[in-house]
Amino acid sequence: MKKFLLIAATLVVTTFSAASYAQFAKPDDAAKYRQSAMTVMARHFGAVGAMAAGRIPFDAKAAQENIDIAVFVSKLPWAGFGPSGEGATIKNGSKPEIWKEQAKFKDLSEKMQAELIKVQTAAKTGNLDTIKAAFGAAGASCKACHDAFRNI
Ligand code: ASC
Repeated sequence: MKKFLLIAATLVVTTFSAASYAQFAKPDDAAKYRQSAMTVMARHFGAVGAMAAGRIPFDAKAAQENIDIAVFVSKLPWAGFGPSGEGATIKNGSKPEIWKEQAKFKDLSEKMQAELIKVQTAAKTGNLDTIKAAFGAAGASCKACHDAFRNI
């Protein structure tokens, strides 16, 4: 019996782990989720950008903390773009092409995540010029996907 419970518990944990828990009850729930993740990611990525652009003073530790958060959060929005996220009625900029060109969308989303990891690596050097270069490429990877798949 104990063994059975252990197996059952393992199955539940495996089945409902964060990454596979991708279905939303309503498309609007999925849209809210992905928008929230994008907002948090943009806030922390933007803080690094503000330093790269000289809008706020460079603080190596703050840059690292912000990019660490952005890297982590960059894994999240995609669950909200699954089948249960199509057809949201709240204000959103998602083009229908997201659901017609899933391979291209996935590719661009993965490129962006890889570029953010490069910014994270750059931030570890503490060198602003290194961070600036990586930030520029990462920003371009955000834009590439927005140009193809976002209305606003
Ligand atoms: C950001 C942000 C985006 C991207 C994009 C890059 O900081 O919020 O959406 O970079 O503007 O072109």
